Amino acid sequence: SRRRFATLGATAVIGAALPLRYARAAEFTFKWGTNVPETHPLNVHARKAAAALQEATGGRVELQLFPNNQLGGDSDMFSQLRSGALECFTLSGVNVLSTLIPAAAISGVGFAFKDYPTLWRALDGRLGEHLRGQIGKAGLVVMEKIWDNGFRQITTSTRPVVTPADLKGMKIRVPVSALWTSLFKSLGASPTGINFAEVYSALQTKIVDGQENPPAIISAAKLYEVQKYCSLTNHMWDGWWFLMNRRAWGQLPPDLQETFARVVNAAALAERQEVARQNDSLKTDLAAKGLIFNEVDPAPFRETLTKSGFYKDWKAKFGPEAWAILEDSTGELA
Ligand code: X2X
Repeated sequence: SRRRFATLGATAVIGAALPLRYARAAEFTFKWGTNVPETHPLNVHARKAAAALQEATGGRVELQLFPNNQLGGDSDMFSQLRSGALECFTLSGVNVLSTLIPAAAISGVGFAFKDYPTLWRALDGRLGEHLRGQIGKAGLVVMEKIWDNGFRQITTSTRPVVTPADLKGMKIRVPVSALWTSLFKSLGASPTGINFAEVYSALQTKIVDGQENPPAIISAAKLYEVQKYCSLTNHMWDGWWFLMNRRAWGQLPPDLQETFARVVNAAALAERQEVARQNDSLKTDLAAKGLIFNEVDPAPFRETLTKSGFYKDWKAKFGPEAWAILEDSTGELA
């Protein structure tokens, strides 16, 4: 942070009309860890948020971004967040957050949301409120707007997935999560929980044959280098909650908390636009890089999940109240 301010100070001396207030150190410096490569829209908009926050607070609050698992994998970053070693962390509720807060995984139920409008209505509405309530009860601070990762698609090095039979016995990487593991077991696959930091090498060394993520991640993490097929299953949607260590948040006076939340939530909305655009447009680009795409009819997958008891089991685990809030937006699932 010293170097950043020194640079700004030097520029001001040269004559640009930069506000002199940036020439002093920030009062509050927070680290923000992410689990995806630098070029992903999550990081692009995180950097914009950091700049906007510096501007809006006259340099009083600085966000230092650590993208691409620089601080460790999701499990490490989550421990750091809870201990206070890391102040801010964008983490999926369905991912390792659900190891602490099982209720946070409900947005990841297979084939729940049919499109973005349904999804944002739920997560910016009652379902999101319910989830943020659960996260808050566990002692973490969470910003209102969830960041978009996208609808997830299956990539493999072995064969395309057209029907559930194609998943039979397939070694597939999933994030470290009971719901994710259950989803792919119910579909007949053989899932392994691995943090995203190790996914490229797990695919390269054939520890697993496949993984599932949206096109923006397949592109940013160059997974097309070690995968051959991409099957458009849209089997679930996922996003990142902006989480904060409670003591770090408590250091900010109320006016800075308000500014912080406003800036970060606005950045999340801008990121959503860019992710949706990329997840749509990148298919052509990834096909040109050699990835072979196929469309998928979700009906037999849903049927397999129903028959295996997936929806019934998870309804019991999440409880009737949370499940009713989910079905309010998705329609009947179980
Ligand atoms: O771990 C993943 O696959 C990722 C990057 O999509 C999540 O954060 C859930």
